[in-house]
Amino acid sequence: MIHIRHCWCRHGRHAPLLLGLFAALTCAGAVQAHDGYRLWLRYRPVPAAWLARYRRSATELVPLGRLTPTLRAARAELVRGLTGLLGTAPRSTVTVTTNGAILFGNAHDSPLIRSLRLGLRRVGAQGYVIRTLTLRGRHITVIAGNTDVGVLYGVFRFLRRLQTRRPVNALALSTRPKIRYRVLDFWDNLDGTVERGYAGSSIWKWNELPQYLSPRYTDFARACASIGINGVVLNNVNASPYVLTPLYLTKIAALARVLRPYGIRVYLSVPFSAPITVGRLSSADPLDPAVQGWWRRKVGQIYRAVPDFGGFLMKADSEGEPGPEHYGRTQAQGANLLARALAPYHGLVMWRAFVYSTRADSPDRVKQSYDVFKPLDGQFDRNVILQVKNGPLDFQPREPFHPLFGAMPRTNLMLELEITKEYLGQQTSLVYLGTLFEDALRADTWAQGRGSTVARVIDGSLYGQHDTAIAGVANIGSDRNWCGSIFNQSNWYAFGRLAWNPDASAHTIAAQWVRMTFTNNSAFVRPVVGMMMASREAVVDYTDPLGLASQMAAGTHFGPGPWVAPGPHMPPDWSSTYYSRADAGGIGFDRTASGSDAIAQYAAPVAARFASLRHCPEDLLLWFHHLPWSYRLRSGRTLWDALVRHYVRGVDAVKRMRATWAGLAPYVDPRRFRLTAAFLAIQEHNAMWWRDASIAYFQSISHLPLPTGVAAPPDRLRAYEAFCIPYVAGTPGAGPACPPDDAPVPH
Ligand code: BDP
Repeated sequence: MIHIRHCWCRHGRHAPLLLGLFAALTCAGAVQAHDGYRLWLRYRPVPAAWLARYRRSATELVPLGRLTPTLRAARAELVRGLTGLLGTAPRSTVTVTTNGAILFGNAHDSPLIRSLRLGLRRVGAQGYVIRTLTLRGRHITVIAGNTDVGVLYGVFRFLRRLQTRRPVNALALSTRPKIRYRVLDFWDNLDGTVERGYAGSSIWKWNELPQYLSPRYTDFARACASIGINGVVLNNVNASPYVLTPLYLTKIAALARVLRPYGIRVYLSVPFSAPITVGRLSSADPLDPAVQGWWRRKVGQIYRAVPDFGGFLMKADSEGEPGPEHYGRTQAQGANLLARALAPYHGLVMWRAFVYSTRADSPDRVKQSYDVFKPLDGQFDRNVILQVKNGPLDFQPREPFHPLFGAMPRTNLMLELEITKEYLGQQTSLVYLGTLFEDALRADTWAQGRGSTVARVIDGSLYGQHDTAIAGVANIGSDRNWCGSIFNQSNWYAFGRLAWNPDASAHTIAAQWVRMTFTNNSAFVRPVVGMMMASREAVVDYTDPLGLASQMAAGTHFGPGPWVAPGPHMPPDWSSTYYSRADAGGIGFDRTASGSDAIAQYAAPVAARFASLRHCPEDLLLWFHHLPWSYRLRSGRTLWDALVRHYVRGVDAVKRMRATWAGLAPYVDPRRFRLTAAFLAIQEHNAMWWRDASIAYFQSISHLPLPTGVAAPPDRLRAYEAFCIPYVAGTPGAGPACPPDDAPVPH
């Protein structure tokens, strides 16, 4: 039995709450336990045999100090977690840890915690200590932080240990996040649609706010806090000006109130032209005093509504969004305009480096962001953080790291990852992104010699940056399972865990997610983690092997489109042929000194490695080099043979995933089993479509025979080119123009 006691506190007279009450609540939720709603916070009963290894008696929960909303949330989570985990164990009084209590609280509010000398100074404002110790003769567990949110994070960590069956009887854990701001970027529009969202509509119900606060908001906040996410940008980077109107500010304030106890701050994407569209000024020029005054007043209004408002995210001068260049100003002048309005409130500007619109004549799109920002190093205000995508192009299945990492020692730099799988099969494909995120973080920029990884740039250890941050474009929507599929949840999870600790292992994170989401049975965990770890390479193989990129259909970005060529409505650097550069002689984009020389944007040792055909990683070969079809790879195969075999290998990997999953039915509830099995079948179909269409297209250019044993695509190239999907989730507005009559459908 779990008792909650409130003692050693200044204000406390809280009656004990009994387990029964919470058990009833848990049972009510149980009917929906297998629909994915509970994510990794399922708190399934721990087997009695496992518990038997620990000492037994009733568990008391003892909050120390003032019971703030955050500590209340921590207590509620402990009750919920322990109730579920102890659940229907035959001996209901068997407990997890001790013959005593779980004490939790914030050192500032609790003399008792301070007296325990837990070494809290080392864990900073967001970390925690979990320690098993003996106090007044009682064996207890203490979960402590320097702030309430630190305690909340500690509570989730403690519960995770139980969920993953890690010992909890002799704990001495102490940790702090390596990155200060760990943010989810929602690309949600105010009309409820989600740009590149594949999990239903927006979870923010603007028409219901501020009067009705869906309980989903709280469950969302719990999930975020459980992995340490502490910021949410509520709206799309292609921002609507309405978000800055008083009507929406009251709604935003209501959401902020729900998220606040979980340590989550809200941020807004704003359009650069807001002074004109919202403020009715004639200009948005950053050097115009009227514009500066307008932003100052607007920011003041926001902070009156949301006192802990986080700041702005800005997409400027990109894909048609307005920006400072229109006024002949630099990106730094634009960013500082907002930064100065926010500075009195300690607000941040996350200014995106995804800028390329104004240089449409550039010989290489991937060079533009570096060319624009590198000369501005040192010109940004302290509270500006430059938000840089992991690669220099645009969230492709594989890209080299962005050359701005390491190249701007006097500028705060943050990493932007895409959790939603826009370019990796979208809703239905099983692609675990932990490995992609890990690659991005571990990439070595060599900016200060070996070991100058992207992780060290963004965690501040390379250049002493104070405001450190990371963002992930969210994959969360109104679907009951939040992310459109069960396995997509693992990408939200992995993002949060790597944001907390960019040195963590994608493999370990996958294993913990599987254990919490499904079961601890190793007969299930091992093969499923194996599938997840191989899944990203599979999608690279069947879509963009050997360093190809951006070969997808236009607009929807769903399905193959290697034939997409520049045209009246297709700028060259949005087309596929611009990137593949495939011709009768060969394939690949020459980015060496003889080509666009994008390689020169990297530090010398990296540039030398990429430039050398001997040393360039094979999985980035065609990103950096244009090579003849007959070029021999290290395996001895020709480039043509190898390319074709990658497409085939990708499909084979998906077939293997399907077969693996098919054998796992005994370990999963039927509902989640069937959903995943059906989605894997869809993925196999899509992988074959990619393989066949890509082979058909590139063969029409190379005019070479297929390698032995590879079957010819079942359709002619024309059929693949004509196949058209008019609507795809996540592409609000029109998809490609499809003739609705009898366009041929490939097998
Ligand atoms: C691209 C997406 C587009 C986004 C853009 C961005 O296709 O919808 O608006 O990124 O990051 O990849 O701004």
